[in-house]
Amino acid sequence: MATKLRAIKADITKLQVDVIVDAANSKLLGGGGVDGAIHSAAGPELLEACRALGGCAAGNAKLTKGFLLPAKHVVHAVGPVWQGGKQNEPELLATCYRRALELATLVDAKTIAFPCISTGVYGYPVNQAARIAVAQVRAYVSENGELEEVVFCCFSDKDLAVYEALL
Ligand code: AR6
Repeated sequence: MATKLRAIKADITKLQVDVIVDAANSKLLGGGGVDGAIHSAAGPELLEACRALGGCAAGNAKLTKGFLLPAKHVVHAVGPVWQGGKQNEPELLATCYRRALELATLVDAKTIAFPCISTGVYGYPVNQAARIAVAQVRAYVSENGELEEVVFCCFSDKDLAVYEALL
């Protein structure tokens, strides 16, 4: 069965999916934005689990349970900080999506939701980031049939319109 890709506007912490992805920083000890929202909703056990992970490099991701979240697991993905686009940002963003999808497959996820990684505090232009996100997901699901649905969870109408145009 082909994997369904869709974009919605929602608070990712409310989604009933197998895996939600966090746009984390390399310390993995919480922060603002979607990271802060995920840690508040998941409860203090998430922070404890993150402490044991020993951080994560940009372009990579690590997995924990979802604790009090409706999602079973959280993939903590560390996107690149936008520095103008010539510091390997596209590659790092791409591997971040790829790694998140691989980790989701590892826990037999059927459904996964991504926020717009790196496009908040980290300043990555949404148009460019969304193109990478959609391309990576399409490439992954064309080779790996396990996922039933991939959700791009936007937090603004503007971001949603960008994704809808691509999908
Ligand atoms: N649900 C879905 N999307 C959200 C939510 C939510 N509840 N809250 C915010 N967003 P950002 P980054 C959107 O800044 O750019 C943190 O402090 C937001 O509107 O959260 O990767 C980390 O600890 C934007 O579209 O992540 C890092 O230090 C998107 O999520 C740093 O920020 C990503 O914005 C990571 O920066």
